[in-house]
Amino acid sequence: MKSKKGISSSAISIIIILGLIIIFAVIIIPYSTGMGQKVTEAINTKLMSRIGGVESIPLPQIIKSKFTTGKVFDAVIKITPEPPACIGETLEFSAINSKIPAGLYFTEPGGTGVFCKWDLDIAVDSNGNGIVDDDIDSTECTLLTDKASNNINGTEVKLTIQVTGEVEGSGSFMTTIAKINTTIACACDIPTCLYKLTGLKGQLIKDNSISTLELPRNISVKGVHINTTIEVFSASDEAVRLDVGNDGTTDWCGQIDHTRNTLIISDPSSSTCPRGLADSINTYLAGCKTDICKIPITWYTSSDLKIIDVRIPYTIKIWP
Ligand SMILES: [Ca+2]
Ligand SMILES: [Ca+2]
Ligand SMILES: [Ca+2]
Repeated sequence: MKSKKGISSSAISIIIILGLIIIFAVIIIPYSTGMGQKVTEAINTKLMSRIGGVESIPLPQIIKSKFTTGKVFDAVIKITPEPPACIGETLEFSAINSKIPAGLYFTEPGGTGVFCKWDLDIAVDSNGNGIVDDDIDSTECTLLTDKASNNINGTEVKLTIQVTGEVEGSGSFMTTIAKINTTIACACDIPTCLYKLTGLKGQLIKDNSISTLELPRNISVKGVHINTTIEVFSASDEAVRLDVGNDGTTDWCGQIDHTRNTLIISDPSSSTCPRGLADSINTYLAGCKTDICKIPITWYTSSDLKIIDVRIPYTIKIWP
């Protein structure tokens, strides 16, 4: 009798302890780590394997709140050059400005970290499943558009970033959409551009080199995009400065990324450098007395660059 009673009370203790462990595993851990669904699935699988043919106990679905606040995990599309762009201009789409959870890095689908997928046109069903905005047109986190001559103005691009691998919040994802803004009114050196810019393509840039933009004075410049290759990289000075009007005032500056072989100079907006190429050119144009205005731009750079192309989206100014 005594030993029987002893066995049954220790069995009750074990059941109580096991019960507490399960409550802890099911309720406390998921809430504190945001891995509710994963843990729930794992426990269901374990229960199934332990108790064989018995139905698994449906456990509550716990929302992965930690990754849905938009504060530590948010998808952001960076388009370079900054819009508007010229029709046919190569655009770079990047997820680089997205906010991803601390300790995670961008990876490929199936890796460990955060992977990227793009639907490059949310109005077109490219995989033929009848859904226009679920396509995976690319899984690169940074990609270039084709140098298409067709007009992609107004096309909406969707980026999804998703946590993958055996990490906290795995499976959580965020999406965002960006609209492509291009314009037909462009100054550049290809036949489809409304105004032909000459003498810039192929120019080799060294320190103190001057590029001359010839633009009609009745336009309002909306952006200045200069694509260059890095011919000789000088590690001593990664900065590039441009002075519109050669008046000693810097109107644009930026860093050369030595891991890349190109430098895309794009206006406007930067918190660390002046980004005033478009504004400065508009100011220069306003003071111009001739219909075609010659605008000098002085380069300050220790690295040697070569201009591949220059694209200047603009609108025609309505004279007062
Ligand atoms: Ca699509
Ligand atoms: Ca589809
Ligand atoms: Ca200047």
